[in-house]
Parts: sequence; structure tokens; C-alpha cells
Amino acid sequence: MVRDTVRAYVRDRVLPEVAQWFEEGMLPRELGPELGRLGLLGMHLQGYGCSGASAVAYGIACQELEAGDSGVRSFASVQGSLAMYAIHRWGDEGQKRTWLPAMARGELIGCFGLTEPDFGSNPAGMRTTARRAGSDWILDGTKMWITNGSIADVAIVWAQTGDGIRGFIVPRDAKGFSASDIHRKLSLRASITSELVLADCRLPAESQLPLAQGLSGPLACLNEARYGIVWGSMGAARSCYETALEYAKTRVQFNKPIAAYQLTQQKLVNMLLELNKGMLLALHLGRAKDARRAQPAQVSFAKLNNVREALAIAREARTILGANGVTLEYPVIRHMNNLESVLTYEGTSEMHALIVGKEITGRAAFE
Ligand code: TGC
Ligand code: FAD
Repeated sequence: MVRDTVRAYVRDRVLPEVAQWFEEGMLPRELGPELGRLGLLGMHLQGYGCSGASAVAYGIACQELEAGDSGVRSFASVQGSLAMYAIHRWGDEGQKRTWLPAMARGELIGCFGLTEPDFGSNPAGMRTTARRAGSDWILDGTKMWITNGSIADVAIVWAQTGDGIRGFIVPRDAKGFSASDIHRKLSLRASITSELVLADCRLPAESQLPLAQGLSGPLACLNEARYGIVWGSMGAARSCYETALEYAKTRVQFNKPIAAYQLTQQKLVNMLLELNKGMLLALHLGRAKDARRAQPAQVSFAKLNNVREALAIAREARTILGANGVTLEYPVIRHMNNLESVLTYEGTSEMHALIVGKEITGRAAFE
């Protein structure tokens, strides 16, 4: 039911317009309430107006959204798995009641500020600080590459304190907070990406997420969003595979459809093998997550594999479309360019290789 509902929404609402959004570098804000009405925001969280769906159901929704565009899945990921999850996991009762129901409805949009201009793969080095001023907090610093930043009503910002890294709920109208968009992206164009500036940004004591302490606070949120990408990337890959298959059946060269040539069939079969393996991996991980057995290194294993293979499938599909493959008339190059961001955000492929490397050898090779 989840698959059919989200697939129909993507078919009717996203696919007719997404090439235009990509070209213009925008994503309509109305998608927030629409996705909220479908129960897709904070979908796998319990209570506070969230759907309380299983991890597998949430994954299937991510797959269908990203079959439309990675930017649409990103929107839902950042809202549900990063901003809402941070409040749900690390917030107190008052914070949850204040923010989560309206975020689940998509009336309030959230973003998640971890990355900084000089600290991407290594967030432990972040320079953003939060210091006490009486019972208030004062935040100073810059966050970079923040999805939904300038359209967000609330930012979850991670900062160094005298007591380690802590998380803060920053409303967009907080004095000293500003957001500006990053332009000229050639990837994930149907998604807003921003810089957040916190300049003497004063927040009341109750803005701090009381239960998060240290880097495990933001990293626990990343596990959730990375899990969504494991499924989502296969949605983008499926769209590329299906487009290439249909094109190959109808495109005639040397008096035959190109699908009739062995080299084309080899490409399609290789794509299908990796697509089905990636989907089975996602399902296996989702069932482990529902049984509370999924480990962070397993999420890294799956994110590394599925995004890498999705990108390879998109590139192979692009070759089958020939010159048509380089235009926005077909979804393939849009997915291919998007997947370059997906390979980098939520931990680069190199970081996930190092996380899995540490797991199997017992030796950390990050530094
Ligand atoms: P390390 O010493 O290994 O760990 C520090 C503390 O964190 C704990 N921990 C985790 N906890 C929960 N989940 C995980 N996956 C965890 N990994 C580690 C760890 O146990 C420890 O806890 P404690 O209590 O002992 O303090 O930390 P490290 O500094 O060596 O870093 C490890 C490393 C490199 C793996 C980590 O920094 C990392 O994952 N880097 C990649 C950064 C990243 O993924 N950034 C993503 C930013 S958000 C984003 O991209 C959103 S895109 C959104 C969209 O549009 O979809
Ligand atoms: P760097 O960390 O500088 O890495 C550059 C290269 O060096 C990479 O190949 C990396 O793997 C490699 N490298 C780094 N360290 C090592 C090492 N120890 N060993 C081997 N290789 C290494 N962040 C947020 O906080 N919130 C968001 O909402 C968000 N949205 C994003 C949206 C988009 C479109 C993009 C592109 C990024 C987004 N990010 C977000 C940021 C993203 O998480 C970072 O870009 C990512 O973590 C990598 O950081 P970096 O770009 O600074 O690259």
C-alpha cells in the first residue's frame, strides 16, 4: 500500500514537473504539507502525529520518492530522519510536543546543521560554539551545505560547548541566525542547499536538546538518514534501468532495436543484477532494523554499496540513451548528477569504506 500510494504521488505530482524544478534549481515548499498528508514525514517515528511505520515501509517510501528525484527524498530524509529524529530521540517532552506534530504535517520545515566549511567528513573538529550567558546560550559559527536551510522554520544545530558537542533547536527568527542559498550546483538541483550563519545567536535554555551529548548525538541521526538512502538510491537506479530498457526496445540502429544487440543486453543484465542485489540488501537491512538488530557499520556497508552501484547503473543507462541521455527529456542524467551528491553526503563513500574497514579489522584508519 505504501509503495502504491507513494508511487502514484510521484507519478502524478513529481514526474510531470521535476525536470523543470531541476532546471530552475528549486523545489516547491508546498511539497511539505503534501508529503505530510501522506504520512511520509517522520514516518518511522512513534507518537506526536507521526505514522509509526516500520523501517521497511519507510524504506519503500524513500525508494519511491527517489525514483522521482533524489531532491524529493532528501527533503523527506532531512525533515524526518534528521531534524524530527533529533528532537524525537534527544529532546524533552515539551520540545517534542512543540515541534513534532507540525513538522509531521509538513507545516514547519526543519534542517540539520552539522557540516561546516572546514569540517565535513570530520565533524568532531567543528568550530561552531555554544556558550552560556546566564541561563541562555549564545551560538557562533557557520554551517555549510545544509539541505532545506533557507526554507526551514527550525534548524537543529550542533555546536561545541564546555561539555562536548551538544544539539540546539534554533527557530529561524532567532536573533543572529541567517541562511543564504548556495547556487550553481549541477547536482541535486531540485533541492535547496544553504549556508547557515550564527552570529551571537541568543537562545533560551530550553533550546538545548538535553539528551544528546558528544558526537554520538548527530551520528545517531545520520544512521537513520543513511538507512533511507540505502533504499532511495535503488529507486533512482530503478528509474534509470527502466528508462534504458524501454529506450533500447524502441531505438533502432543498423535495422534492429538496440535491445537486440548482445552488448546492450549485457549492460541491461548487469544493471538488473546490481539493482536486485541492492534491493535485497535494503530489504535485509530493513528487516534487521525492524528487529532492532541493525548496526551502524551495516548501514555504512549498505549505503556504500547501493549508492556506488546506483551511480554505476545511471552511467550505464546514460550510454544506452546515446545523445538523448544528456538531456532533461529523460530522467537518467538528472539521477546520475544527483547521485554524485548522494555519494558524498551522509558520509562519503571513503568514510563508509573506513567505517566498514574499522569494523572488520578493529583498526581505525580515519587519521
Ligand atoms: P568516533 O570516535 O568513532 O565516535 C564518536 C562517538 O560517536 C559514536 N558513534 C556513533 N553513534 C551512533 N551512530 C554511529 N553511526 C556512530 N559512529 C560513532 C561513538 O561510539 C562515539 O561515542 P562516545 O559515546 O564514545 O563518544 O568519531 P570520529 O570523530 O572518529 O568520527 C568517525 C566518523 C569519521 C565515522 C564520523 O565522523 C563520520 O561519520 N563522518 C562523516 C560525516 C557525515 O556523514 N556527515 C553528514 C552530515 S549530514 C548530511 O550530509 C545530510 S545530507 C541530507 C540530505 O539532503 O539527504
Ligand atoms: P571533505 O570531508 O573535505 O572530503 C573531501 C574528500 O576527501 C572526499 O573524497 C573524502 O572522502 C576524502 N577524505 C576526507 N577525509 C578522509 C580520510 N580520512 N581518508 C580518506 N579520504 C578522506 N551536511 C549537513 O550537515 N546537513 C545537510 O543537510 C547537508 N546537505 C547536503 C546537501 C548536499 C547537496 C551536499 C553536496 C552536501 C550536504 N551536506 C550536508 C554536507 C555533506 O555531509 C558533506 O559534504 C560530506 O560529509 C563531505 O564533507 P566535505 O564536502 O567537506 O568533504
